[in-house]
Amino acid sequence: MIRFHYNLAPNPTKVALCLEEMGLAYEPMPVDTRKGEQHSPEFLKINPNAKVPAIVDGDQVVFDSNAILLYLAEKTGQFLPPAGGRGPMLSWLMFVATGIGPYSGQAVHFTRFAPEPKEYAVNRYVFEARRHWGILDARLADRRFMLGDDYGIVDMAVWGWSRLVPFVLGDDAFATLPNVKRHLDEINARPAAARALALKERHAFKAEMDEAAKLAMFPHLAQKTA
Ligand SMILES: N[C@@H](CCC(=O)N[C@@H](CS)C(=O)NCC(=O)O)C(=O)O
Repeated sequence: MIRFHYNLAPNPTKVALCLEEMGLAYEPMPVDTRKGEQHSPEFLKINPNAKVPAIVDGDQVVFDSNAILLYLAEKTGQFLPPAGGRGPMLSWLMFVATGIGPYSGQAVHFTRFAPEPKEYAVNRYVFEARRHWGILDARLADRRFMLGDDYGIVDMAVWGWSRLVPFVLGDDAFATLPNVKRHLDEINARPAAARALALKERHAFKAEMDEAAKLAMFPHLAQKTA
């Protein structure tokens, strides 16, 4: 059975959706990143980058959410695009992996957690996050899903983060991203999405973002500055 190392953050949640959509049997293995469990020697053998998600599938260990989506799609032959769609699939998957995820994550970090002065960093990351979400919105303006009529792993990758758009960009963000909202609502209505989100009932993760949690998640804070 696949062991799924996760918490409730966007990148693991897209993998939970994928596992549920594919009907794969998996054992959820909580990693409480606010308690620093991502730095345990056991977990570092699975993901030397000390982040979730990661999966162990027999002798295959896969970390990084978008790599896992692609691995599972290739393993099962499910949720891949029809012939001719491989190029766009790879492009949009990497767009989420290298743009949507990192810029959205850093926008949250600088807006909510960084100390002052932070105006330059907030401006840069919120601007870039908005710009990336705008590109996705335009992509979805004349397509039901990211690659056309068929739902696939790129949609799952987008959903992991689109659930968090108001948290990333502000409560009114969907007013200017109507197609992203429509896409989010359609995926939210899928039974697999409800099952993926029900993972939150399985384990009580640490809720407090106290100093110990910040040190576990932002290890540069332990560095001495000159
Ligand atoms: N590129 C990685 C990013 C993984 C990542 O940043 N995971 C976050 C949760 S969404 C995490 O583990 N944070 C804990 C930490 O940074 O210590 C992926 O897509 O899986």
